[in-house]
Amino acid sequence: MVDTLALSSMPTPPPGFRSGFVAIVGRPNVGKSTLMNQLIGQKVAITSPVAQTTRNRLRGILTTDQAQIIFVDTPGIHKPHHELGKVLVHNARTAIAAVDVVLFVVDGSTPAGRGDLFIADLLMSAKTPVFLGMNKMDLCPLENVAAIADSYAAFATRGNWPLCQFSAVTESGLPDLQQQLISVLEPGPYYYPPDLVTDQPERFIMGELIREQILHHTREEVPHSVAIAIDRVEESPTITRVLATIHVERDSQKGIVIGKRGAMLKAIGSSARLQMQKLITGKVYLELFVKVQPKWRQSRTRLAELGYQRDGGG
Ligand SMILES: Nc1nc2c(ncn2[C@@H]2O[C@H](COP(=O)(O)OP(=O)(O)OP(=O)(O)O)[C@@H](O)[C@H]2O)c(=O)[nH]1
Ligand SMILES: [Mg+2]
Repeated sequence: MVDTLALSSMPTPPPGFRSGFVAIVGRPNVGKSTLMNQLIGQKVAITSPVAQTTRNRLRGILTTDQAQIIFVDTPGIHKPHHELGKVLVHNARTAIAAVDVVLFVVDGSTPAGRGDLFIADLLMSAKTPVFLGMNKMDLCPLENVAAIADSYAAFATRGNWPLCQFSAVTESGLPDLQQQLISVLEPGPYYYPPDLVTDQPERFIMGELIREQILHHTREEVPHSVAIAIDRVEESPTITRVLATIHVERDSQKGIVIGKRGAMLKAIGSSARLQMQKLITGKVYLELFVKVQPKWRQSRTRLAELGYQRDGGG
């Protein structure tokens, strides 16, 4: 599982230390990325009310005195309509096979649906132990909790999966979830240095922060048609200069992203810049370009160029 870091450079864990990899899977928009950010205590994954926000597998690392959990945030699993969707679903399935535990997150404010059942079937056939987590409990009226929990208990019982309830937004139930996950991990080493919170480089997260603002500022087909390339990052002692290109699929989308007299691009840029400043805790100057790249979501070559490769495993 460890791709780049030499284990020998890690500190020796205290006696009884446990560690392992936990994939967070589920339908789009159930709150997987929000949950991961809360569990590790830092924003490394972008989130939005738009389904299919997450596109890349992303690790978030939680290190406590007793344990290190490496969470693997995955794209929401859904029926794919284009090549990008296929790559994302393939990668989520690959992640399931490569971890110690799967945390299957569902929207606990609505009863189980066909999308959840599809994923449940997928997990039944995998060998990895599964936890079923009902998120968004803050949105669930008390009188509905029992009936909704019953709809999920149907497949939790079938798979013998422990079921827990929480809210990633209010954080209620999260300490308990964390303890339960730690209790099923095996004794193990530090896989990452204790102070590291993600396996992704800053550059990647910068691109995601730009994409997050596009998700928040635009609608309909635009959010899904966008990919970000960070062209250059120049660091000086006082400021970090970032040049990035927003790729869209059509001229009309370019028009929307730029907006009237550049107003939209300016709004996207200034919100993203504020987020980036939090990330690097320093001043950022951000310059954005918009480029039309027809049908990039259909082309395997373009997808790879923009950072969406198929992960290993077929
Ligand atoms: N009220 C409430 N909203 C939540 C909770 N968790 C997540 N959300 C909201 O749900 C929306 C989707 O959250 P994400 O974390 O982006 O969901 P995701 O499962 O990662 O979505 P994809 O990456 O598209 O698969 C956002 O608007 C979140 O703020 C929760 O516990 N309660
Ligand atoms: Mg996500």
